[in-house]
Amino acid sequence: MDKNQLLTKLWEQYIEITPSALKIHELLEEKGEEILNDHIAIRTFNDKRVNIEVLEKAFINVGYEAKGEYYFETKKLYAKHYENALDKNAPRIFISELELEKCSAELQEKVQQLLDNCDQNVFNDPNLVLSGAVWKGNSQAVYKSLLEESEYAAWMYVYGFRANHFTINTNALKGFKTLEELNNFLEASGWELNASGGKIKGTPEQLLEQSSTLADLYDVDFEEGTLKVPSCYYEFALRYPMSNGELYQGFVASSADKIFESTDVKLQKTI
Ligand code: OOG
Ligand code: NI
Repeated sequence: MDKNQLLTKLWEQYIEITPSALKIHELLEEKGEEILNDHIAIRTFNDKRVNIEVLEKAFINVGYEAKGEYYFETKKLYAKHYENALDKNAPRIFISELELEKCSAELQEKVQQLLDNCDQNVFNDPNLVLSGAVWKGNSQAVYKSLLEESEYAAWMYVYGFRANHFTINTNALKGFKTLEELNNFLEASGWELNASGGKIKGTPEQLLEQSSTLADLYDVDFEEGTLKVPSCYYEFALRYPMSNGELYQGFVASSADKIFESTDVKLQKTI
């Protein structure tokens, strides 16, 4: 699979459970915008069968290189970002992992069981990142118990390996000069934004401003019946030039910390 095939598959799987992202994408295209992606985010657990080192392979194979790393103490997450050396317009990739050893013994045991019960060959599949919840997480009881400790773990249980979000490169939009203008347009069109830590995360001094929608609610079939579970969100990033005149390429941990919450059920008003 080449880079474009991989990124296209990630997009197709993403809009399947995130119809609002496709609608926003089309709305901007109708305004004459040509959309570039700033980055795509992936989530995982730090078990050595599925950790960042395993998931990064699909991207390294198509020209990506590891760049920054980020720590999220309270959420017990670690993340790395990747840039494509061969194609400057390619979206960055942001991969985070839950640090299991910092979680409760109960959570560790649940995740261990999920992974142990899978056909172990799936972890060697070069397309693992496109494979979703390979453990077929269909128990509301497990989902809810994970949710009590880690919203991230609960999301992983249901959705697994796939794009968690795509991010529009706001610098490349012709009709919006600031992130606030884009946010206002989205809100006027009926979308709700993640207001955790303010609708705009980051400042021009931090060289990156970000905003995001709240994740769509998706009907998930569990053995106990159907439940709406936040799926994925759409993010918007505006980058500022560094002193050498080039746009900042990294991420800002304090902002990312709040962006993670875009999948949090607690931010949903309609659930
Ligand atoms: C990643 C959240 C962080 C960013 O751009 O700072 C992030 C996630 O929700 O998995 O994407
Ligand atoms: Ni992001």
